[in-house]
Amino acid sequence: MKDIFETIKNVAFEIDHAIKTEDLGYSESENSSGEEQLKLDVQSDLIIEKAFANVSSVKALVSEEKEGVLELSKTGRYTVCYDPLDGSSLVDVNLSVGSIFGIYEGELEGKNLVASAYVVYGPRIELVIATRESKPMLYLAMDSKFKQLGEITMNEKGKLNASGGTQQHWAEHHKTFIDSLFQEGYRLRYSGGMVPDLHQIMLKGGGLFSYPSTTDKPEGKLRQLFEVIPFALMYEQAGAEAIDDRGERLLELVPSHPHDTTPCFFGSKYEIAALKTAYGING
Ligand code: AFP
Repeated sequence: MKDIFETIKNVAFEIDHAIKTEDLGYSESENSSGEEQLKLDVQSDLIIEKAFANVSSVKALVSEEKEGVLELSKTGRYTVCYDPLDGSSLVDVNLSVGSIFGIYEGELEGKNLVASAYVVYGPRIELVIATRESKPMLYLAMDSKFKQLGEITMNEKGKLNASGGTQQHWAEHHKTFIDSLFQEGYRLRYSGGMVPDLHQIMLKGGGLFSYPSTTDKPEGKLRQLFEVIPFALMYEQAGAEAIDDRGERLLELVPSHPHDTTPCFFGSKYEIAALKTAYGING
């Protein structure tokens, strides 16, 4: 998988350059979830597609920005599922955004995710890579190269609380639970970009990120293959947990369509245990 990680490092610099220099307007197309695409979404997608075209270990690509699977090589071993520019609607207000990559071997389901990576484009460019065998490793871009900074381990209990979705549409038990964390002293940290929000909780030791089922989005908003499953591996390998609203591990999800979404919760052990109690989940 070294060739895949090297390719991700290269595209990180290219996408960062595009963010800093390109037009922030809308393209004329929509993505497969019916959302308007920014020109930057389309461009970031093309950068990734072009970069992986000649990586022989990659069998196929699945992009959050496109319908269907792009077959690359019959002899390749891995399928890379990616969200080229998550949180792109935050670029015009100059907040951090990210790219997310899930590397799957075999059918596209949680148990076949072998590694994941994400890039944060903020004041600095950071990259995190995790595999089934290793803790998330943090890299910082310096002088056009990525310098390894060290492994990420989360604490049993954190201090940050980030819950997405429109609050008006939250279920009563979710609202009560989120309020109870604030009563306990948790601090709100939510930018609206999944990558920087989950990254902050990982690097600051712990806490909880939730994107619940809401009355307007019963299946949540975040996509299983490109967003949820890759971050579930990150959290579990960092010593934390990642579950859905029935208490199932997100790493065991079996999407029936590449663009399926799910309610999801990523957090330290303490917060996930509290969530299970609040949601009436046994075990
Ligand atoms: P955009 O790509 O449309 O900016 O959406 C970002 C995102 O998919 C994810 O990064 C955030 O965690 C989530 O949406 C925020 O959604 P809410 O605004 O509904 O909380």
